[in-house]
Amino acid sequence: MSERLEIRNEVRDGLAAGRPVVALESTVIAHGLPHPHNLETALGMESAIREQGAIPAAIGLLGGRAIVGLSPTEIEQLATSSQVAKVSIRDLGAVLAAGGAGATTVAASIRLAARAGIGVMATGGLGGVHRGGETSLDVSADLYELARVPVAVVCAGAKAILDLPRTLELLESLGVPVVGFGTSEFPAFYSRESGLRTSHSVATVEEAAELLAAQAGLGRTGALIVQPPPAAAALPREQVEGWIGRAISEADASGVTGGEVTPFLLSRVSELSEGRTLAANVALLLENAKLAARIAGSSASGA
Ligand code: PSU
Ligand code: MN
Repeated sequence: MSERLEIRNEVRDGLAAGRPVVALESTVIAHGLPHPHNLETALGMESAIREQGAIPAAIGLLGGRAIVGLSPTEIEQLATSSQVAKVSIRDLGAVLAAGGAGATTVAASIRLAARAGIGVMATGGLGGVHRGGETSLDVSADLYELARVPVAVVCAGAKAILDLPRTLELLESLGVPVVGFGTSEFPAFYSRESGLRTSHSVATVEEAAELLAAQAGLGRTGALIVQPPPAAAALPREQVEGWIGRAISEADASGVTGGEVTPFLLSRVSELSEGRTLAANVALLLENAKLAARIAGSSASGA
């Protein structure tokens, strides 16, 4: 295994003992949520995972090493420093070689999780096909990496700022199942409804674990396990669409491109909604961490 990959003791020992482990990405900490909500949420997700009897394994780059199982102090460093690179798959080698701090996206995190032997990750919303992506080709590497590594990502669908129908089409083409947990409607991140169907659905964590185990026996592809945001924090879709429309026009007008698009849109939507999308984002992240830990627990006991 690469000397650049550092799996911390608690994670390594837990995996060796067959205990459930849940990976966490760090872009959402460094670039997805504002301080201090980012730090509180990251630590809250770790607690939610531990409460279910699982081990959290936050992933990020520090000092030329890819760390699986960041300490609370290291999470704080990623949450507070302004010098943290957003690291997707293509950036892994460059940021490791330069030795700086890097927050890993879903794509980069699941690659590292798979190398460490972790099969479940929790996040808020997956990256996907951006609106207008059919001409700009702005499609998150998250989708392609999910087709390559056997990690189940628990999330509230893909981020609402995206083109959700095209995101689902591409996931289908890439062979990634989209499994609704207790629903057969694909959630729209801040909203419970999208009008789109998942490819499959399960009613319990045991069924989710069984589906993942069956798939794992036949190849090395990931999966999406989606659950809607908690009802108390969810927002009506029409309202969210208004804020997103404005944020996208502003991004176009100010020439924001590439990896900056997602953080820009998320923060503008949060401002326009007077923090309501932020509250929904935090609530769904905590809920997804909990569900991921329960699925990892069921997978571990069935192994
Ligand atoms: N989910 C959130 N907030 C985020 C992200 C996901 O609730 O900030 C991050 C994830 O790390 C995801 C990334 O992989 O945004 C996608 O960025 P891009 O569209 O540039 O691939
Ligand atoms: Mn992009």
